[in-house]
Amino acid sequence: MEALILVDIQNDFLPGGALAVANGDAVVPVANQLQPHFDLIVATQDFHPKNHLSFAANHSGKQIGDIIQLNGLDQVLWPNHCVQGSAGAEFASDLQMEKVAEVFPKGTNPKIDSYSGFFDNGHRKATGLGDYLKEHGVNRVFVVGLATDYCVKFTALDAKKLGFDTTVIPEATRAVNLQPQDFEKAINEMAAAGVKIISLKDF
Ligand code: VGL
Ligand code: ZN
Repeated sequence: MEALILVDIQNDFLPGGALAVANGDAVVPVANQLQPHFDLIVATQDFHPKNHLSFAANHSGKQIGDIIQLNGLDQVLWPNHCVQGSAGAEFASDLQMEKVAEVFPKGTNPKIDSYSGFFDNGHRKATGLGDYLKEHGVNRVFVVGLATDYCVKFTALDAKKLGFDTTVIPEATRAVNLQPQDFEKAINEMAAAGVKIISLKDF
């Protein structure tokens, strides 16, 4: 049983959004095009309270892009984004949601960030996505969405660690690229961990 995981395809990660990913909107038609090939589709949703400690604005004297220590973990400070109840937290308006069986919110605890759709960054609490996929007999997952170098990467790495045969389609993702090579580095890191990287034309 195969599942498609749509990672954080939300307004704030699209051009014009609070944490805009360059060409992030390009993943929407690709995600829509892939959907008919799957019997199970799930989505993750970055869903922060406004006092979330990944926001630079919640630390006096800190700037967006600074790295701080948060409960023993390195934390990049981001602009306020995907705030619960805001339009930026909503899924891209052109993303087909009719076939999405379940949405898994993450990053809801103000004290810890959650790049992966499966666990917070400290691997302390699960979102329920792993159990949900196993209960539905899923053994193979395809991970697409935003952003390649953060939430797609950590979702794919956790999927692989949990024992799912895991594939990422790079053309169905876009990267934040705080550093220009971050897209390539993320793809290489996933491949080194045993995540299959396949091109859209070979899907
Ligand atoms: C993400 C940074 C902060 C992502 C979420 O979806 O990749 N990146 N929050
Ligand atoms: Zn976030």
